[in-house]
Amino acid sequence: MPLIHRRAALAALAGALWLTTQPLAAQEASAPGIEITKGFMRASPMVAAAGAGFMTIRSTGAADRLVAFRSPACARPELHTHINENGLMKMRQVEAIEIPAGGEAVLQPGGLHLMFIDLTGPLEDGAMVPVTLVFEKAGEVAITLPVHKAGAMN
Ligand SMILES: [Cu+2]
Repeated sequence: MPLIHRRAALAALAGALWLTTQPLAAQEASAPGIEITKGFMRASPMVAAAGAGFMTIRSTGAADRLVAFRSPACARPELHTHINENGLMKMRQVEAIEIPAGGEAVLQPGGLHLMFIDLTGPLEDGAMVPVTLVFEKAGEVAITLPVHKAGAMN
């Protein structure tokens, strides 16, 4: 195939890939077997040194596990849940967040969440934070989480 035709074919392929990834809103993402919706973070001042991220993760197929995440917004990302210890709500690190086959894991205030420890800057209302989620089966899934007001529930 002449070079010029190969370039045109590659451009058409790149265009098709771009189109299939564009319709998603910023707080949504998908990968084979995984759909993520309702992603957001809460505004947090730099002095707090930590922030939290929330979302609904649905498996459209087999069970999967969220095992880690990365973000330029923090130096130490951890997966957390809340536990009630003698009437006090405490955060506890978890090894993974299970997504049941055909079901969903809901990360929400007071429950499971992404914990951004050692923030690299303040999380301001209206900011957009890039996050890479790491799943055991689906692999890495990129999402952008919009920052909502401090104390926001969605
Ligand atoms: Cu936490």
